[in-house]
Amino acid sequence: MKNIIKAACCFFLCSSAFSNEYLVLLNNEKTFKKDFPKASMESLGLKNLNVYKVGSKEAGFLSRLRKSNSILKAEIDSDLYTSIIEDEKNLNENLDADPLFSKQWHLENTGWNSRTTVIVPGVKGEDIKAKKAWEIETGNSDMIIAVIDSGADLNHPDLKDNLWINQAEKNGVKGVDDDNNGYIDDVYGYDFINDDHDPTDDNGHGSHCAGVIGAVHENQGIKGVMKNVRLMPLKFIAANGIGQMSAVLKAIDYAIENGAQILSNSWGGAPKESILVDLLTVASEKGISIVAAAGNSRNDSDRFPIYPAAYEIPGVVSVGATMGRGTKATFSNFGKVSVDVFAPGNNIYSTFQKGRYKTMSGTSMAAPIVAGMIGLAKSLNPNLSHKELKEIVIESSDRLPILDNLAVGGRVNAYKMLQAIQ
Ligand SMILES: [Ca+2]
Ligand SMILES: [Ca+2]
Ligand SMILES: [Ca+2]
Ligand SMILES: [Ca+2]
Repeated sequence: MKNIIKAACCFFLCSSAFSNEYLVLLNNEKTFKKDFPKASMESLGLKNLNVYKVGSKEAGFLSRLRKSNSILKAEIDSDLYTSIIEDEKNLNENLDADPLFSKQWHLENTGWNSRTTVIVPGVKGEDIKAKKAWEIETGNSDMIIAVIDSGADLNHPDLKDNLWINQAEKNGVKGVDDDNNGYIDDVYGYDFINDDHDPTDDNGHGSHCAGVIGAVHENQGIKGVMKNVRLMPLKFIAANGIGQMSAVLKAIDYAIENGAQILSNSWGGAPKESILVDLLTVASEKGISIVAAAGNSRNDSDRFPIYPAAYEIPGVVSVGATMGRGTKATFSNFGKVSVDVFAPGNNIYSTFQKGRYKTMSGTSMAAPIVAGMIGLAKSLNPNLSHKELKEIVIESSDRLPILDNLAVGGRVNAYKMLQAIQ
């Protein structure tokens, strides 16, 4: 609880923090330069939108920007946050080097592996029915899922073989942008914080989410929701769990341009009116599925929406978190209209940075479960649109009475979902 309050405080402080850097979606570059001759300007280099980072110390600059005809939108370059819960248990890192599938209650809940305390067991079978789902579909290695997060441990034995590889760069020349996508040597994705080709995770959150989607099967450690997938780690969240809007815009633009079919977003804190809406709309129009964490403020998202989860963009799936008994996780947001489904999100065991594994909690963990499920569905039937995929995920979910009125659907069921499209 303490940390939830801390996170909430941070939210408010950061969103009102003084800033002299703004993001501007330009309408007319020439008139903009004429109107704001003193402002510094730096293009974000997006392929899909003409966005600049603009700097000025002038008081009231943002409102002056917003009145200008030379721009379509202007906003503070806001801070965005991962959607995990930092409870005591999480601070006790699990350094177990020989973890087991049996710890992954979200895939197979034995009742024992999902217990919250020794005297409060979970409910056997209260999981996403992964084993039965895998009898139908395990994914394919053309399915690219962008993990828009803190990067990933590129050398993790349980992630390595399922990473996306940019072949042109892998077989190309060092220091040269071989595929001419605007980024040099981006073999496995990109680091949009440090502007380098190595998206190695300094936080652990991105590695955890990546493992939930696609940890390698039949080697060591754990299993991902997908056995076969290409994970594209796009790093915009720093070691402290905070990322910038300008960096996430670059990451999403990269994902769109480089073949991602699904975007997994375990973060929030974006403003309602944002250039992010325009960019995610471009992604949506290109048929990309967008999965987002509903957030951990234990609020009704219909009244207190968290973005990007609550954006009304076609194909955006907002995911809340459940515990091992199938109840809503205490921290999870809910919303009859703005949360689409629930997925397991409490004490989820997955890969962590530096070759490790860790138990983490949050809607951050629930969202990649659904991203992986959509990956399975899309592998089974590539012709399904993001709207159809979203509908199928909702329709095939288990409508547990305890989740009544807390979301559009219930707790996701990968087996029933695949059965529905078989
Ligand atoms: Ca390149
Ligand atoms: Ca190169
Ligand atoms: Ca780096
Ligand atoms: Ca494994």
